[in-house]
Amino acid sequence: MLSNINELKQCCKEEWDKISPKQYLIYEDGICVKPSDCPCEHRGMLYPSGHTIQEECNNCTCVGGVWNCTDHSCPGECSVTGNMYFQSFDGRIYTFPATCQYVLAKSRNPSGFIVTIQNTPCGSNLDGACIQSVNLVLNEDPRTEVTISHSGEVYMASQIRISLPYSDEMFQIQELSSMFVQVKTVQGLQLQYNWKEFRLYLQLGELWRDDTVGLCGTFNGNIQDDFLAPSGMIESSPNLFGNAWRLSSACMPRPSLPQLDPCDTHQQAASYAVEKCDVLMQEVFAVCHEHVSPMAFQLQCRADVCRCGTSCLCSALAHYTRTCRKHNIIIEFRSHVPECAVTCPPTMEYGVCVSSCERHCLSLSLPQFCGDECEEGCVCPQGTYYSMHTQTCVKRSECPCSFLGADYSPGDVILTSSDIQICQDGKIVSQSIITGECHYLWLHMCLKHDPQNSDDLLH
Ligand SMILES: [Ca+2]
Repeated sequence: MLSNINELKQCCKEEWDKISPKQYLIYEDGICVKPSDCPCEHRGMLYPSGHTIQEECNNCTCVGGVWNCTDHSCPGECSVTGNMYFQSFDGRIYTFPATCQYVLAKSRNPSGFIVTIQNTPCGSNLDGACIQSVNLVLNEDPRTEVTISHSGEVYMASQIRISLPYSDEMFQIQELSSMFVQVKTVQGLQLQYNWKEFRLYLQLGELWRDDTVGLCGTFNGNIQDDFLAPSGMIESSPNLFGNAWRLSSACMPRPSLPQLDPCDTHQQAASYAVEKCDVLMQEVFAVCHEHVSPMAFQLQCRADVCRCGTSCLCSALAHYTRTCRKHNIIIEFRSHVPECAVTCPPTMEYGVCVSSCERHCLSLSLPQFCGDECEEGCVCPQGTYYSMHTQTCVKRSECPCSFLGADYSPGDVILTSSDIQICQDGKIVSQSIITGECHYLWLHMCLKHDPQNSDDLLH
């Protein structure tokens, strides 16, 4: 990064009268450069020609003073955080803390998808709203219904609880970290839900552009039409808009009352909230300020902390941190804010951008397809796998196996009428694959003679 743009302009101006020919007049760090080598400005900073920055999903390269950007259409992201702060796909921010079931987003085409949220009263005075469960249905088919509960449990179809990671021809579902459950569909829909901190992120691929309605708004690049109601009207207030997407007639519409500042109704918490949320303006977050203004996040943080204290503080700070990460700014705030420190389960480790993909013993027998997504939280260290048996991270060779609905310990031998199988490295491996043609009477000898296997396969 170069000097401040105003300094540069001033330098150029001063040099203008002195130097000839005129096309060599751009002044940079004491050196005159050709126009083709001019730096580019981005958010008040200057970057040299040839420098590349990332803007959402596009790369921009500085070419002669002008940013030359790739033209990819970026996926949209909608979020619901804290006491029901929504940010639509197109960036509209509003709050609608109501307790009922609502359409978060659905495709205009009924054969696409629908995501709904069920909210429940929460907070110390039960005057806030929290997500109770998130529900996703594809193709209007009840067999493709996925529900994530407020405790992070995942249910499919007729409320059958599934163990994670899970994948079939429609879904890939996993605990991305100790904090996040992730659901991905083949059609480019991605849900990340932090049930501990009430944060929900819904991403949609380009396929769904111009094809969504609901509380996440119309994903079309136009922020003005986001309050589209099912009737086709564009509503004027979050309350009218939110109530219009209420699913169940069993609960009442949220009354249109003037919004009270939670820091007025919870005055004892107000000074605590101001003090704690000010950390967003301090050094630990400063590196992100030029990319994401912390002002709106600070206001949201104060209101939420007045309502529900420390847990809302950590949620608000984590939400800002995640927004910064989308600009490639990585902040580890939890070590600076003791209230928000994370204690990982034994053998796991914390990271700000981690994925548990392919770090589960089950993934050794059921291949996972890992994207580049990451979230903060605790995962097994690289090279280890989560074992459901010990509920810790173990070496590959210590992974149990799952076979026809039964669990086997590493080294267990399964005799079938036609084959001998062994639980090895989390997989059930046919004995004939290990050592070629072997009769089971020769099992011991076969294994002893197989250079790929050691004696510890047999107990
Ligand atoms: Ca829109």
